[in-house]
Amino acid sequence: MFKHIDAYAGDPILSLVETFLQDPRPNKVNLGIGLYYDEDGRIPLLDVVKRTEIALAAAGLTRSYLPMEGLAAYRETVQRLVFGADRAAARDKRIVTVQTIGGSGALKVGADLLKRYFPDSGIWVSDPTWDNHRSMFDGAGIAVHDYPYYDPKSGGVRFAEMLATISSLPERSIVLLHPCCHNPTGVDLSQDQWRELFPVLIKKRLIPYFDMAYQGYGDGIDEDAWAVRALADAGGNFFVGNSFSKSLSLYGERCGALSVVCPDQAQADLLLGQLKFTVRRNYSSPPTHGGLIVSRILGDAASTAEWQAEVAKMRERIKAMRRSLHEVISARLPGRDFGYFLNQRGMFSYTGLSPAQVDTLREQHAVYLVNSGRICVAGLNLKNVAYVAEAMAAVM
Ligand code: KET
Repeated sequence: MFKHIDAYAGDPILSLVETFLQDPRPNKVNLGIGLYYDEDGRIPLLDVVKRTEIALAAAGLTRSYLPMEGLAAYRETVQRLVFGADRAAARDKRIVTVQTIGGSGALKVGADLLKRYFPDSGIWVSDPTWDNHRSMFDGAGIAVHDYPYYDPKSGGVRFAEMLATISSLPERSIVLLHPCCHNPTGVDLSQDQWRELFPVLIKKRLIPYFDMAYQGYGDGIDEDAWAVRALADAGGNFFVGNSFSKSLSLYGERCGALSVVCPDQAQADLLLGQLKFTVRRNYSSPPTHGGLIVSRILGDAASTAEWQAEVAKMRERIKAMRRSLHEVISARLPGRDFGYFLNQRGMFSYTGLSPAQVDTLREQHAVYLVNSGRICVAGLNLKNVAYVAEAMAAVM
C-alpha cells in the first residue's frame, strides 16, 4: 500500500538538531536552529512566564475549547503589540487577528486562505529566506518564486533589483517580507528602503505578507515592528504573522497570531469568518495554555514591562556575542572585513561559509550550523565564543 511513499530527506534545520544531540563530543556547539540560549547555554524559562503559569495553575481554570479564532484577550493584546497602541486601522476596526499555532500556524492559515480566494496568485520570497517558507506555501498549492535580496559581495541588500522585480509582478501577487531580523541573513531593509517599497506594493495591488518571528531581537519591540506599522499607516492591505516562540521563549507552547489589515470593517468581518473556517478545517481551534500565558502577560502593565526588560537582555547578549566573535575572527584573520557580524540584526548571521566549510566545522570542530552558512548567534556564550571564532577562522 505505501511503497510509493518517498523517503523524507529531512528538514535542513530540524535534522541538524537530531545529529547534534547524538554527537558525543563534549565541546560541541549548536549554532543551527534559531533558539535563544542564555549565557549558560540553556533555553530560558522567563520568570514572568513561570509566575504566570503558577497563577494559572492556582486558578484551576477548566479547559473547554477556545473559539476557532482563539482567546479574545490574546487577539486584542497581540494586535496592540504588533500594530502599536493606537493605530488608525485598529480604531476603524479594519484589522482582524486570530490566535494561531505558532508563527508557522499563521503562515499555514494565511496560505490556505490566500489559495482559496486568490487561486492564481503566486508568492515571491526573498532570496534567500527561511526554507520552510517555500515548503509551506508550496504545500498550500501556491507557486513560489523569489525576488533578489541578499548581495554576498557587499553583505547588503540588492535593493534596486528587488524593487525592479517586485514592480514587475502581476497584480495580486503575494510578497513575503521579513519586517526585522531577516532569516537567514540578518540583513534588513532600512526605513528609507521600506518607504520606497510601500508605494510600489500599494500601487501594483500586491499582497504583502510580513512574517515577524523575531520582534524585539533587532532594535526593540516597537522599533522592530516599524515596517508593519508604517505600511498600515500608508494605507496598505496586508497579512502579518507573528510568533512568541523566540520573544517569550515559548517555543513548544506554539503561540502565534495572524493579522490582516483590510480596506474597511465590512471586509475585515468577512476575513474573520473565513479565517475561522480555515482554522476549523485545519485543526479546529488553538491551544489554551500558551494563549492564556501570553494574554495575561501582555494584558498586565507590570508583567509586560518585565518581559520587555527580559527581551532587552536577550537582545543585548546577542549583540555582545557579535562583538566578541568579530573581535576574535578579526584578530585571527587580519585584513579581512568582518563588519557584517556587527551590522546584521537579530538571531542570525550569514557567515559566507560554503557547505564544504560547514561540513568541516561540524566534522572536525563539532560546531554545527545550517548548510547555508547561517549561524544562530544566540548559541554563542562567553565560554564557547572564542573556540567557535578560532574554528571558523581555521576553515575560512
Ligand atoms: N518564521 C520565521 C521567519 C522563522 O524563522 C521561524 C522559525 C518561524 C516562522 C516559525 O515560528 P514558530 O512560532 O516556531 O512556528 N525559525 C527557526 C526554527 C525553525 O526552523 O522551526 C529557525 O529558522 O531556526
